[in-house]
Amino acid sequence: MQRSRHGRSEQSRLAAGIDGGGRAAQRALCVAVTTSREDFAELSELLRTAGVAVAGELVQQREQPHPNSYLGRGKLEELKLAIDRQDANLVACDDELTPRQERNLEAALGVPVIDRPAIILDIFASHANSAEGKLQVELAQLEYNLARMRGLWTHLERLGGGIGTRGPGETQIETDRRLARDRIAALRRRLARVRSSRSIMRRERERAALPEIALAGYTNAGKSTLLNALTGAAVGVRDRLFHTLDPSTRTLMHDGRTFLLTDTVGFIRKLPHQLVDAFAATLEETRRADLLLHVADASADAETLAEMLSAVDAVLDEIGAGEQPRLLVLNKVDAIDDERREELGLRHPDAIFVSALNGEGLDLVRARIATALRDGLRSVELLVPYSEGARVSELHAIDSALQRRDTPDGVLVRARLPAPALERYACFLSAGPSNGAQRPEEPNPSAPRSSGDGNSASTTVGSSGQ
Ligand SMILES: Nc1nc2c(ncn2[C@@H]2O[C@H](COP(=O)(O)OP(=O)(O)OP(=O)(O)O)[C@@H](O)[C@H]2O)c(=O)[nH]1
Ligand SMILES: [Mg+2]
Repeated sequence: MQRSRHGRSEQSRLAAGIDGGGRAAQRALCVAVTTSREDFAELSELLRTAGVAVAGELVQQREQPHPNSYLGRGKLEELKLAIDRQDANLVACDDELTPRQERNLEAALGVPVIDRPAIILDIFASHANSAEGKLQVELAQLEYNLARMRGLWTHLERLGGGIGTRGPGETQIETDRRLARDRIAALRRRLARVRSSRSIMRRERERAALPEIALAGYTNAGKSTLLNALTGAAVGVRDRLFHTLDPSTRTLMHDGRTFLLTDTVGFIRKLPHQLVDAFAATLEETRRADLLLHVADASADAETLAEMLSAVDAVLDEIGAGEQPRLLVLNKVDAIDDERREELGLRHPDAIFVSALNGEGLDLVRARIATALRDGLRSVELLVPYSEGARVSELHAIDSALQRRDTPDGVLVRARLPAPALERYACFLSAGPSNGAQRPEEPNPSAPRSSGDGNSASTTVGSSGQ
């Protein structure tokens, strides 16, 4: 990782490549303070994704990390020896470090120290493809840097206020902060411009009023593979963390109905909050969905799976999607044995067992989606004036099984609509009995009352309208 003057990567690339001898140029010693078992598998995976080799591991069992140096004095000595012995040139900490801890660790060890948020930010930076993704990551990195600048300088500020303390150092601090803030403001403006095109796309989708389903889940759970398997899409899939950063939406057909399925960025334990903030627009796709498919990796061991499920719950809560209707999809069941399957079935009786890889359970996912969304459907009768013909096409895209009949006042449509569409087409509600108490104040005498006319022409309307 290249480090800026303030101790943090800018457009850093942890992956400094492999040296001539085939060894990763960066070899990290992983450290953690914990009271329970420490599993370095995930940190190792993060480092591997970032192109860094793992040279060794060191755990300190302790209630709280040391406030000044993260590790206690004895452990610090041990770490120093381990760095020499394992020929490491970097220390990777499985926690967020305070600027003070980081500075003291670096001073004591003589090698760069990076923490978990910095590694995650670095991976995001190298995986971002779209203009929006890149801007969002840069914003998160700057926010992270700014927070650390504040921390780094508090010790200097404490000196302030007396003669001799207003020197170039303080001026530099102010300059750096201002530069960072200016850059953040400029980034936000550019992001707003980039986002306006996304909101046009969203408005178009909303006009279509198709039910929206979002895939959510831990990174590498198989969300993109599932999107591809369900919709025939060819979204990128790789066995690495945070492969997907930009959302992709595809249509999913089932039983004559069309749904929109969106794949977005995956989550992880201790996802840096700067990323959650910066990716707010991307995560909005999840928050606004009618249904979430929480995809989890069933092949993970029981404890890891439980941790991953609760990490996803925590992020969903954080982004305001905690209350969304959702289905739990246990993916990668091709990789577990019958005994584990049984255990999982007992623990998660409502979960859908799936293998996005070999296709097992996909029909069940489609059926459960349809059922979950059907619960929110209402049968309505609409009278659409001929001047609004395009609306009938839109309605047909929402419910291809709708029935229509031409009347002197317009097209009488009987359809089953999800809540968002119901709102949009409320102005066309006729006073038919199937519309319940909706808009009783506006009876439409010209609309036929009967909604059960078996002769109604159930014509296929061109579904080209969005
Ligand atoms: N055995 C098995 N592997 C799977 C299955 N589904 C996905 N995988 C593998 O899991 C890895 C990650 O799959 P992705 O679809 O990229 O996972 P993701 O959740 O989109 O991951 P990110 O975008 O990185 O958050 C790939 O190597 C897939 O081939 C499955 O059902 N069974
Ligand atoms: Mg993906």
